[in-house]
Amino acid sequence: MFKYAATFALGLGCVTPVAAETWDMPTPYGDSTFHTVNIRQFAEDVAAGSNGALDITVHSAGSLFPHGEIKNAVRSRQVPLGEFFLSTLSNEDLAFGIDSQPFVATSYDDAARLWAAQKPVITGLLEKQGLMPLFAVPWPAQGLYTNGAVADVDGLSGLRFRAYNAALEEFATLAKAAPVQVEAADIPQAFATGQVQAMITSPSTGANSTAWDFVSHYTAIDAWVPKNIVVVNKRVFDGLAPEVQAAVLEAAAAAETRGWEMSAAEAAEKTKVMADNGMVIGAPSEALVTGLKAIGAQMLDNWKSGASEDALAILNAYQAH
Ligand code: PCA
Repeated sequence: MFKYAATFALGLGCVTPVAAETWDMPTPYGDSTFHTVNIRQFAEDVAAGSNGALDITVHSAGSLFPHGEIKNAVRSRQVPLGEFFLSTLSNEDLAFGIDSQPFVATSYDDAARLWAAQKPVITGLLEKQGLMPLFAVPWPAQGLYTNGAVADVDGLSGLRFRAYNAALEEFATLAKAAPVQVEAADIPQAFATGQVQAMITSPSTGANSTAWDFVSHYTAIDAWVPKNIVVVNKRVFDGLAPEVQAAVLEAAAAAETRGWEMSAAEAAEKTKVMADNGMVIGAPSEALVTGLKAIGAQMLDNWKSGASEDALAILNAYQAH
């Protein structure tokens, strides 16, 4: 009798778990996207670093919230954290969109310097909404996908052009193309149905959406290096035990470092995948570069005239180096 009671009590002691907190984490991007691979590793690191106290479940490809709703879902605490394309917030403040301006930062080194200048400003803007950035990771430089070679900007005229943010919409309009907003996960469908005929995106998204099924040419214009960001609701974060907060921050720092490395590796790897699948990979002609730079200059003028002082300070700090 005693023996059983003791065993029972011991058993209870063993199985009574410290209730793990579970967090849902939406992202617009699919499972094969390196960003998604990276945030799943982040989730694993948080679980390990917090000794199982915090369990994060990643919901990919917009399955939990559509892209455009993720930021507000975190803000309103429908989810504690989420990932989205940073420059989609440029309608709130142009500071969020500087990484999507053509030819401002086109290499990883430039992108890192731009992020260093941008981070304090957008951290302040997000803080006013009760949000805190955890980490940001760039996509590989953005290139041009077309059917047939494009000799100059006139070659884009009249094309239905896939866009993913306001800057790309402006770009398409200035190139006399017709912008159509399409989420990354919907690219194959949009081309298959003729909704769009050309796009600008990274080799990652090009290869993941099997671009060779609908376009013949990839031109490495390497025009900008835009970022994804992962943000957490500050109140929810503040409610975690200090050691769990530390685990989250440590995993976030590791995810940022790893993500930048993954991105750099992807650029070459995924360009090769496109070549292996028969796409013609090329550098832009001088005429195309000249035309694209003229569009970029016009866009940056527009950006400057609409930018807040804080947003302008990012550009000044970045260009001062
Ligand atoms: N892929 C995402 C954003 C930038 C990129 O390279 C997309 O095309 O939507």
